[in-house]
Amino acid sequence: MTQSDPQDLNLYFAELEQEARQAASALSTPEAVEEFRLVWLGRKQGKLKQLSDSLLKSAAPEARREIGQRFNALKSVVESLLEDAAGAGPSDSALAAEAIDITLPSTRGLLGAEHPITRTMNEIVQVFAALGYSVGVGPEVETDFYNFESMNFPPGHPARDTQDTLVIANQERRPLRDRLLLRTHTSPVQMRTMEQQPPPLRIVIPGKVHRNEADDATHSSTFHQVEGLCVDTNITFSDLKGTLDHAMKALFGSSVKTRFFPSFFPFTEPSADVQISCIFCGGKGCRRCKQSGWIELLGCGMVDPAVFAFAAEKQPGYDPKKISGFAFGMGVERIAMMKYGVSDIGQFFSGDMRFLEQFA
Ligand code: FA5
Repeated sequence: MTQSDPQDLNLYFAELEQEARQAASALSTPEAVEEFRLVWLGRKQGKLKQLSDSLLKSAAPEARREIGQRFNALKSVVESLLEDAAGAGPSDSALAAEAIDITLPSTRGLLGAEHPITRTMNEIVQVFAALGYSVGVGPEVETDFYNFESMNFPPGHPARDTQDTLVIANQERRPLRDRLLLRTHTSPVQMRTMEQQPPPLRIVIPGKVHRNEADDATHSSTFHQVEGLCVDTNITFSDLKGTLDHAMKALFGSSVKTRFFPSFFPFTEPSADVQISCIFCGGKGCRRCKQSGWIELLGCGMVDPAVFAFAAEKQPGYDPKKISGFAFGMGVERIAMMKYGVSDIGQFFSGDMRFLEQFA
């Protein structure tokens, strides 16, 4: 070929173009397309690079324009062949080889299961639902008013220290009653419910609570409670005792005994801690019940008239002279630990599948 003869040049470039088209028509896999790109457009060894080095750069100045035009035309043909081949995807035969048989049975994914705390919480709620209680919920981020003040913990009252509180930062400018905190118990939902519904009322409230406490085998800074509230005319302490005795028997078996110990909560008067006979030793005394035969499980009491007075501001039906009621609050983790013989509360929150799978 003479570089100056246009006919020679035409023939030479036409042959190259033909070669490229043939090669491109046979491309059927992404690997082959990539190979084609390297052979033709590879920056170091590609045919067009070699052509540019051997023909274009060494061409006489007067021939360079002619050669350059043909070179560019060939290059855009190769580029569009490559684009078509890449866009076209795998050939029909390649697709057929990879086809999925949708009639084959699928591989089974792992099935989730209820967390033991959720399960225990649902069981507790079921026991009370069967007694005609409805179920309520309330916010986890609560105001000082609902968590403390309306539950008869006045500002500065030492009883607040019994529930070391995690507060939301930067609220100093708000009045104390509006400041936000992580609720330390589910009791504030008692007030929220009474503000919404006139008596009579029977409700259980499951939920998560938080306290600024060091974690140990029986304490966690995040845990769950189920709150209960019953208000009507002539509700007495015997109703409270009968209800909780029935609930403990439903949860732990009919041979379990209960006893009520005097206690103090600002929102109940009188108040009591409920103990059940140790389910591990049947009340004889063992390591789990510290040889006492009894295990403490929850707090309860008759609703304090001061709490009804707060509720009566929005619902006059809660007149403490006309109605009475009881309330209780139980720790779900403690009950789950008893039911399932778990000795460390932290295991519920560890995310360890070996532990959790035992409840699936
Ligand atoms: C209360 O929180 C009261 N609101 C309960 C109540 C409601 C009394 C209605 C009267 C009427 P207390 O702080 O004792 O009370 O907590 C109740 C239960 O939560 C305890 O019996 C215990 O089972 C559980 N609990 C308390 N602190 C922790 C903790 N750090 N980790 C796990 N469980 C806890």
